[in-house]
Amino acid sequence: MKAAVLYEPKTPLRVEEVEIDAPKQGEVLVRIAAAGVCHSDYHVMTGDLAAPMPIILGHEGAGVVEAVGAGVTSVQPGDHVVLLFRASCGRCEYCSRGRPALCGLSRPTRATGTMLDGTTRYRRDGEEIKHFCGVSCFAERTVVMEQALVPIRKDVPLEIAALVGCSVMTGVGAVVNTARVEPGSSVLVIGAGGVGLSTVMGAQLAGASPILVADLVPSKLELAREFGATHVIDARQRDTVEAARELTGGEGVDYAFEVIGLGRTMTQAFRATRRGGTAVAVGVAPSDAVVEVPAQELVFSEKTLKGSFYGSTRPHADMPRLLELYRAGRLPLDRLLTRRYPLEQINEAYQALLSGEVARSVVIPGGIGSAAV
Ligand code: COD
Ligand code: ZN
Ligand code: ZN
Repeated sequence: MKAAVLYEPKTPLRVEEVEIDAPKQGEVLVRIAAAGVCHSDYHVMTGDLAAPMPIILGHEGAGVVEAVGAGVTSVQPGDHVVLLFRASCGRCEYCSRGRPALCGLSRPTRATGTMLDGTTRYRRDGEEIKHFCGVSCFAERTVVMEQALVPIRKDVPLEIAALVGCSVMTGVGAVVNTARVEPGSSVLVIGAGGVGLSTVMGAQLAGASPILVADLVPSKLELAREFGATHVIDARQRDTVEAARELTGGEGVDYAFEVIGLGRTMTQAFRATRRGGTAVAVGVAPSDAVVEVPAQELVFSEKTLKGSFYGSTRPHADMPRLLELYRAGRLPLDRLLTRRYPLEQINEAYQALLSGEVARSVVIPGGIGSAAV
């Protein structure tokens, strides 16, 4: 099968033929219909996020089950599925408490880039190729553990379902699951990439008003308006915190979301909240980064700073619901999906992400048009 392989940081992805094994016990072979171009994979390409190599990246995807290994009971060939980059066991303390995004099931495999048995299912010329987040969807096919799949209805385009696997779940979930924003709350979103725009959509869905959005790129701010931003802040021209205070009568916002992954902008999110407000960090900062918050303000203003990973998702409940909201016209995911690329043009897709040209793009390994139905 064809796959995009990263051999070393700071080199382009190489789209080439890779051998893929049949699924083993508890595993599933999925044909990838669409894979989202997310910034997190780019962190691996630049070397900012460590990963074993060579590796097949991609962690936002959807597809169709082609074959199941022994013992698999939750899906069958022909099922449409969203892939999860954080599989959960359903039984541990975290899962039992409704926090499967914190489950440790896939922990042993993250650093090794293997399946749970310590081996990989991809090879080229006898060399092992590693798995990324247990998903590796920049390929025509993948093998994942059964727990990394959420079956979905078949009448939703798979290219839309793919976005739910990361950006939409992460952004909307940060608002509705992690922060539980109430209608009428004021919200600030710092960073209007694919995940930030999904956060804006979540704020709109939750009935927040006003919704302020800060970014450095004017085209991203324009997009943010389309997704529900009532005010935009050009962070090249203005201090985000000052502007957010000014736009809320000097008070600051009830909820501020940082969707970039920088300690500096997390501090801004905290400082932009009003008394009793909550700052939510969604972006993952470099491993040595530290967030500084004014210690007095934390106490006197009873502020909260919290992290949100994968939108605090309970995927089997949340993802079908997000797709229902899309079908009902309440989540404009068609507008988020601005461009489609064949797998061969994946490096160009990343260049477009960096230049700020697109809201969200996907690669379609089976050829453009094949994931629209
Ligand atoms: N002020 C305002 N905006 C800024 C600033 C700044 N100082 N710096 C950058 N920005 C803007 C950029 O112009 C851009 O529009 C946006 O921030 C970032 O968007 P993208 O499209 O490059 O990135 P996304 O939306 O694809 O990804 C953002 C994440 C925060 C998800 C990602 O980078 C990250 O932190 N990933 C790790 C976290 C994670 O959960 N990973 C697992 C799956 S994503
Ligand atoms: Zn992602
Ligand atoms: Zn668990």
